[in-house]
Amino acid sequence: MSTFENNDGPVLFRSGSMQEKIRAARKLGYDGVDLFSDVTDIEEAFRLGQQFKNENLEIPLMVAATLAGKGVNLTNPDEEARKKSIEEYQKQIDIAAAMNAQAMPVGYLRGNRQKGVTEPEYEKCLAESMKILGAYAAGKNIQLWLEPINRYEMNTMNSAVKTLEFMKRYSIEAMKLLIDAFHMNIEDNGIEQAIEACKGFIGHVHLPDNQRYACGSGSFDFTSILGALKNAGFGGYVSVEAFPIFGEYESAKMSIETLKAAMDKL
Ligand code: LER
Ligand code: MN
Repeated sequence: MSTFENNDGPVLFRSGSMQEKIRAARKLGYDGVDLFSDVTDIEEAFRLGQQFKNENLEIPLMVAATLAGKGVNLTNPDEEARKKSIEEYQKQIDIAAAMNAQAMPVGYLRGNRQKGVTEPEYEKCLAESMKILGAYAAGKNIQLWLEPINRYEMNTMNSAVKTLEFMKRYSIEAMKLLIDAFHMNIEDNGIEQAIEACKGFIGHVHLPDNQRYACGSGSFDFTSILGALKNAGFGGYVSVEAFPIFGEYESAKMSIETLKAAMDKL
């Protein structure tokens, strides 16, 4: 769900008032929504959080949609720019806390690896930024999750398994993976296999169908994927990050019905 009219991203509930979107998600039986937020004011964040609370809808993930436009890049080789990026991100951790969200992702905001920067240098920078942000977030009861993103969108940390190696090397406390089946389907040898490998390190899951449309409209075997998550002991949220090409409500409906039917078979 987005707080603003979002016509570009893989977001199901993107138009109408917040109240309408929240009620629609609740009516369909969703327990929570990942929120793409453009909120920058603490009071507004607090009010929005209350709106969700009143309808018993959780915010397992708040994506700070304003930070990319501010040039936030957590691996910027320029130390001053990196410091500034961390400060901007911290302001959004405050916003997430005011909303009573549970976590935030580090996806695009980690930045591409720039020319002349080696992979170990990139990793060191990212680990440092994540350590600072992770500690700040933990103080506000917010977790940080690192999202591997496919090669066509980012030039490093594309597969879940490779990103897991980085996390293990740096053993950053409180940091877990946000695994996204869309990216894993491009980058990992097998989705179930990667889930098994990431056991204990999975914080959150993005699970659209293979073409990033509603669950049930493509070729993913959801019983098998959810079974792998269950076997890995995952007890968090599975979130449908999908384009609503069949309509917002219809896509959300088809997705939750597909996921629940798959769950019932486990
Ligand atoms: C990007 O492709 C993605 O998967 C999102 O979760 C990033 O916000
Ligand atoms: Mn994702």
